[in-house]
Amino acid sequence: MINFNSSDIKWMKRAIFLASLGKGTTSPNPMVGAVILDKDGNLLSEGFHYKSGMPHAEAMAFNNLKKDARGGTIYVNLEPCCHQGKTPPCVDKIISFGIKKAYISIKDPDKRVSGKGIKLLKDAGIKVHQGLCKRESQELNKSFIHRNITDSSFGVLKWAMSMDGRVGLKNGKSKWITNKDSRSLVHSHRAGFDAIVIGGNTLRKDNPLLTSRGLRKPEPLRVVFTKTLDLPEKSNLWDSNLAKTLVVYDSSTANKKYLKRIPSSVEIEEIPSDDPKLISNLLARKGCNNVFWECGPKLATSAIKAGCIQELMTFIAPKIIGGVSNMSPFADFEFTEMNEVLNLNTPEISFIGNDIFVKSLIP
Ligand code: AOF
Ligand code: ZN
Repeated sequence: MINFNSSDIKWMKRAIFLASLGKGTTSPNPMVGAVILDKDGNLLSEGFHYKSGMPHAEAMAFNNLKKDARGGTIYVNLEPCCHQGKTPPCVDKIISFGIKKAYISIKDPDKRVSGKGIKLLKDAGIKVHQGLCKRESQELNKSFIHRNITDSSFGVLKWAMSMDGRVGLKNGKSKWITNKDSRSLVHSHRAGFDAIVIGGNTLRKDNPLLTSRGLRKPEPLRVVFTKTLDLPEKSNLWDSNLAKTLVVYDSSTANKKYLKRIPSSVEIEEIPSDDPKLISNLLARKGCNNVFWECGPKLATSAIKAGCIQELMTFIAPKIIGGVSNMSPFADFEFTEMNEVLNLNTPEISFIGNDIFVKSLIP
C-alpha cells in the first residue's frame, strides 16, 4: 500500500475536478483532467478533455505550458492513451516534454490502452504511481468504464410513484404525481445522460418531450423502443429541432407499414427481438456511455432482468392512489420465494419539498 502525501492528493483532486468540467460533453470518451508541475512542485499548467475529437487533457495541458516542464510531474485521473485515435498518443507528449513522475489514478479500460500506456511511460524511465484517489476516479467515469467492459451502456432507471407504490391511475393518467421541484430535478438529471429510453406505450400515453430543457447541449438522444411500430403520426419526439430521436423496433413483431408515419429526420434501427440488452448494446455502439431509462412497467422489468440497469432513482410523493388495478412501476418478475427478490444496496435518501428521492444501486 503506497502512502500518498497531502500535496499529491490535492493535485489529483484538482485533476478530477478539471475532468468533471467535461461532464455531458465527452461521450463516448471519458472525463479526464491533467495537472503539470515543474521539478520543484510549482503548478505549470492544467487541461481537461472537452469533447471527442478535441485535444485530450494532457495535450491541452502541454499546449498551455509557458515554461519548461523537464523533470516535472503530471497528475492525471486516467491512464494516458498510447494509441493514435482522433488525436495523437498522450504518452508520447509526456515522454517528449521530459516529465519524470506520473501520478495516474486508474487504468484506462479501453482495450487500445489498458495498461500499455503505463508500460510505455515506465519503459521511458518515468516513475509511475497508480491508485491515488482511485474511488473518486472510478465513480467519475463509471459509465465509460462500464461501456468498455460490458459493451453496453450504464443504465439508470427512474420512476415516480405515490406512497403506495402506484405510478398512475387505471385510466393511465399520471400527470403529476410528484411536485414541480422533483420534475425539474429530473430535467437536470437528464442533462447527465447520453440517451433517454422509453417504450411505445409511454410515447402513446404521455407524448413526452424527454429533454433536459436546454441544460445539456446537444440534448440527450431520445430513444423509443417499439414492438409494433404502431406509433402516432404526431408526437413531440418527432420534432428534431428540440433533440434527436431514434426509434428502435423489434423486427420479429413490428409491422413495417407504420414506418411511413415516422418523419425522415428520425433515425430508425431494428433489433431481432425485444431483449433490452440489444438496445443497451446498440446505444453503446453509438457511443452512449450512459442511458436514462424512463420507461413503463414492462420495459423497466425486462431491462432489469436483462442486466441493463445499474442504478435506480425513485421519486416518492406523499399521496395515496390506491386500487388493485392501478399501475405499479414494475410488471411481474415471477419471483416465488423471498430469497429470489431483487436486493438493493443501502439507499441514499433526500427530500425535495414534500417528495422523497431515493437513489439505490443494484449490486
Ligand atoms: C487520455 N486523455 O483526455 C482522454 C483519453 O478518439 P480519441 O483519439 O479521442 O481516443 C479516445 C480514447 O482515448 C478513449 O476511449 C480513451 O481510451 C482515451 N481517452 N485518454 O489520455 C484524455 N479523453
Ligand atoms: Zn490521450
